[in-house]
Amino acid sequence: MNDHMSFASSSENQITGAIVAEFAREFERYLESEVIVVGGGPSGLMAAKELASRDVRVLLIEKNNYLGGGFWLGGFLMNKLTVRAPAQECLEELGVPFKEYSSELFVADAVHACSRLIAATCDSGAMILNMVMLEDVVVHNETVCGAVVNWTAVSTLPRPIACVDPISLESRFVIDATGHEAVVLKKLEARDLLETKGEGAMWVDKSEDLVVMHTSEFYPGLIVTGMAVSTAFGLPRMGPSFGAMLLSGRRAAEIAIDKLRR
Ligand code: 48F
Repeated sequence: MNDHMSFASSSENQITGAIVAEFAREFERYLESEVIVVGGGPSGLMAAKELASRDVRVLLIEKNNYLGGGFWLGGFLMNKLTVRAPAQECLEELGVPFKEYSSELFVADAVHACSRLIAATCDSGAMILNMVMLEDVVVHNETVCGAVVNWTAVSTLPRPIACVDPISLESRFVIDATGHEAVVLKKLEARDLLETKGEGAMWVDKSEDLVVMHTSEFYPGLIVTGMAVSTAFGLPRMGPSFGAMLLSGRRAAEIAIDKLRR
């Protein structure tokens, strides 16, 4: 016998059982969350991390199998990202190495930054469902109070092939962190319940302050963060400068916590 260690013995159904039982046990706790974050880009991850680390029951849903959205790359497929002061504090907190490229403009490795943010969100205790898409919102008495979701694999199939009803998940607040598309807001806009202005042209020096400043409850029960804020309010876009995404995510979490405590 050679001296390599052998794996513990297991049947196939024990492995399947471990997956099914653990998923169901955890998922059941999140049929009703305090906050549902839609979108796992930098703003959504930051919001979920901040909420969960302050003991808020938060569920993050992401339509892709990978989290991170546009945070894996800087611009133009080059994986260096920039943040401007004071957002380097977020990189410090996450343990992301960075350097000062010019006065108060910082550059970091995007893969490293994104991995750290994802890990910090997992460590915070947020429940994450990937490959799950927001299809619609639950609205009671003119207040958003949940998300209607389906597996991405089902949602993206043509109707004649997969006519599968979605399920609803309840929450006190929903955060739209779906980026430029502002998917959650658009569901309400399609019903004439609100109006988005559409994103403005590039103006990096103005845009980041404005995005953080306008992060808010845009419709009762619905908080908007990240680039969805630009789409909502018609603010200028900013390209591969990510500080506002991180600080807007944090601001969205603060708004939710403040309202949950009231
Ligand atoms: O696009 P994204 O990274 O949004 P963000 O957090 O950050 C924007 C920056 O990446 C960058 C920028 C500023 O520097 O201009 O673009 O505002 O992440 C949005 C996430 O939402 C997911 C999508 O896959 C991505 O990971 N998403 C979009 N639609 C849905 C969704 C949906 N219907 N259901 C679930 N997730």
